[in-house]
Amino acid sequence: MELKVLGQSNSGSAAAPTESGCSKSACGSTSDQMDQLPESIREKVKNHPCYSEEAHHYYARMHVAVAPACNIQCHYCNRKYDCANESRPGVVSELLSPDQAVKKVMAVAANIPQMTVLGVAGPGDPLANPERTFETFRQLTEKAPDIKLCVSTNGLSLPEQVEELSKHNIDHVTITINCVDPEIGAKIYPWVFWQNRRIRGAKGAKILIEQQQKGLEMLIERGILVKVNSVMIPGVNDKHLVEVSKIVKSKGAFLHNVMPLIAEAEHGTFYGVMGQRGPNAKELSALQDECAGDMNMMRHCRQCRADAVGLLGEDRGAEFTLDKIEGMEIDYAAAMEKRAEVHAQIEAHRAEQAAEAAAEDANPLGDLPADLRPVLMAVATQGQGIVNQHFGHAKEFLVYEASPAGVRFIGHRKAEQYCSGDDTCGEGESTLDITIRSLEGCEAVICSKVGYSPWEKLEAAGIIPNGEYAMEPIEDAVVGVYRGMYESGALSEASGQLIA
Ligand code: CLF
Ligand code: SF4
Repeated sequence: MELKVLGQSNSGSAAAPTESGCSKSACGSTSDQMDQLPESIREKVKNHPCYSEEAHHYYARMHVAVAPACNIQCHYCNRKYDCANESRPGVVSELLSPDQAVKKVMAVAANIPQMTVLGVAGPGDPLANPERTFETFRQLTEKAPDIKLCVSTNGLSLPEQVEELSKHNIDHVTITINCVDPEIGAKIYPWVFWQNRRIRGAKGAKILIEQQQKGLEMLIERGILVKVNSVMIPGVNDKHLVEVSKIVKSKGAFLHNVMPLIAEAEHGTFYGVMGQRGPNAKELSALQDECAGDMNMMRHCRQCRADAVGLLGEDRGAEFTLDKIEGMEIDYAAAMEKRAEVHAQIEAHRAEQAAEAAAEDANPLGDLPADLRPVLMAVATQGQGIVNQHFGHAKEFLVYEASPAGVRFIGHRKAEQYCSGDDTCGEGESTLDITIRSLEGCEAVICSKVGYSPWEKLEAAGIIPNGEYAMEPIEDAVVGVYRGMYESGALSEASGQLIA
């Protein structure tokens, strides 16, 4: 079945979701795990793009920036930017009133029917702004009952707000938990604002940790799904996050999202100015693997901004600025009907994909010698799980690991669009060089087409360009390239790049 309903991206492309991955089970998607979930939980996550890796190929989320204040200080945050617990620093969202936010959500829902989730994630802490956050949720529960409500918090005010959260039918809460040890916490949080006092150092961190853990337990008791975000800060909490993962899992958290610290001096954050580095892709992937055990790990997070709109990895916010939505007439009853139709089409497509995957071999690489080394491959895609993007147009690449154990999704790498017309990005390094550097560790890049110049540069960097699988499923392409490497003897060469 072709999913025509998704063709609404502003990217100018015919295919709709702007990023994707293979939806088959061997691809590391959560479709197998989804099948094992109790029906009540399956219903809650099946169309939430953050809670289900598979769903993020089809469904979109949006954030409204209604929450300006914050009650703690994180060393990776500069208040002039969005909350870095759920965003990348360096972008600033336009603050909305609850009424403006509700209008915007309804406008987006009517125009992007695959938008299923509204999250409040900043620009400060949503629960440090309870009136604004809950007024937005209250109005949306009434006016747009088909939209899931989601909130992300640092957790300091969480226990006091759990009752209110339950009243608004919020099924998904994210808590950013960077540590369970106050001494480590003191290196991340200089202070918390608690009971009208600023409390510094380990004493403040201890209060924050206790509130986070209490809030987590209260949410679990009420059957609310909890995702835990942790910012990986090398040398500060990287090793400690394995223990954090175990604890939150033992308490019933549904998903753990370990995100990389982004710290640049120009962001003006403490860490940025002090030169604290973030992890590289290999370190992040290794920690995610170590935390994984049998816990669900989120690997498709895009650290979106507090006013993000669209599928993860795309930002359609410019289509829904206040001046644009002002003039939009919205018949939400009609929009709900259209949305239900679109969701039914998506679900039919997913069921078809799942049936096809079940009929195929569980592991298409299972016949190869088990001791072959794994290989990372970068894939350029605009969605629907197929190779459908030109190398030079990719804003990001999805990274897959192929090995005799199968194909699994590892994460994504941001890219510079070298076809954008900007040849250099400072320091004399070209945008193509920056993109190639971002693919470090990958041995192949699979896209619908690669130009002559990047082809040569990729090869010189030890990355095999491949344009032979245009419009084919990603997993088939990754399998085909890995098999080709095996047959050509490339997998037994000592020269292969080692990977995470
Ligand atoms: Fe937003 Fe967060 Fe809800 Fe998702 S984002 S409040 S759970 S609807 Fe998702 Fe964006 Fe990562 Fe957040 S990709 S930053 S995890
Ligand atoms: Fe900044 Fe968010 Fe931390 Fe508050 S919780 S200091 S807004 S990163």
